[in-house]
Amino acid sequence: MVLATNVKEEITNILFEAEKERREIKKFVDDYPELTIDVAYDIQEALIAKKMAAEQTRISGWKLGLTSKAKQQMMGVHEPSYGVLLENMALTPSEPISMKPFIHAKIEPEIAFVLKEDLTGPVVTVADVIAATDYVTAAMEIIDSRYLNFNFTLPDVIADNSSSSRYVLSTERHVIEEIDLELMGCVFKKDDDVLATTTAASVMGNPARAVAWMANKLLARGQKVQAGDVVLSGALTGAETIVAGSTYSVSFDGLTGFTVSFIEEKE
Ligand code: 0L1
Ligand code: MG
Repeated sequence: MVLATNVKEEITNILFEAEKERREIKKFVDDYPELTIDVAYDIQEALIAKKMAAEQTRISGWKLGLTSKAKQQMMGVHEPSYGVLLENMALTPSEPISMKPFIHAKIEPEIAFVLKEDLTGPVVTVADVIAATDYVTAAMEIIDSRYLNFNFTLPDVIADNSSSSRYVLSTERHVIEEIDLELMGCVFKKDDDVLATTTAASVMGNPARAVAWMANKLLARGQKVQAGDVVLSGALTGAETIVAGSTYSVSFDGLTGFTVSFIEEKE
C-alpha cells in the first residue's frame, strides 16, 4: 500500500510543529507501516522546503547519521541515513549555546568535509570525495530527535531530517591529503572527563566512504552534493545528552579541536 499524499503532508506538518513547539511526538511507523525509506525522504524534502520558507534560510549542506555499526545495532537499523543542513543551524564555537530551542538534545563529534566541486557521479567513489574536498575541519553536531525518548525506526528518523538540529565547525581548515582518514584519533570530553576515544575508521571504515555513500543516494533521488556544501560525515562516538552548564570538547590527530559550552536560558 502507498502512503496517501494527505498523510505525507500531515506527517510533515506534525514534525515541523513539534520542532517549533519543542514537543516530543510518537513515531509514525506503528500507525503507517507503508512509511518506507523512499517515502520518508520525500517527507524530509517537504519538511526542509517548509522550514526554508518559514525561517527564510537556505541549504548549507548535508549530514550523515547512523554511520557506525555500533550505532546501527543500538538503533536497530541496517543502513545510514542522511539529512539536510540549513544555514540557520550553524553555530560558532566562541558563543555559549542556549538550551532554549531544544527538546532533549545530544552532542557528538564529527569530521566535516567542505567541498570545492560538485559530486556528480555517475558513481561517486572515495577518491572522488577526496578530490572534490576543499578542506576538512573538526565539528560537533547537536541532534534533537522530535520523537519521544529518541525512539524511532529508520523511516521515522529519515522523515525527521535525521534528528538534525544545530552544528558547530572549528574555524581551522585542514588539507584532506594530510589527514589519515582511518587512523586519525579522536578524544571527546565533557568538562574534564573523557567520554570516548576512537578513530576516524569508526565511520564506515573511512568518513569519505560515508560521504560517497550519501552522494550516490542523492544522485538516485535527482539531487547532489554541491561545491560549497558542508558535509558532516557521521558521529565518531555515541551521542551524549547535553547538560546545561557543561562544556564539550573534541580533539583529533591532525585537526584543530574546539570546545562548546551550553547555558540554560529562561523563557
Ligand atoms: O547524526 C546522527 O548520527 C544522528 C542520526 C539520527 C539518529 C539519532 O538521532 O540518534
Ligand atoms: Mg551526527
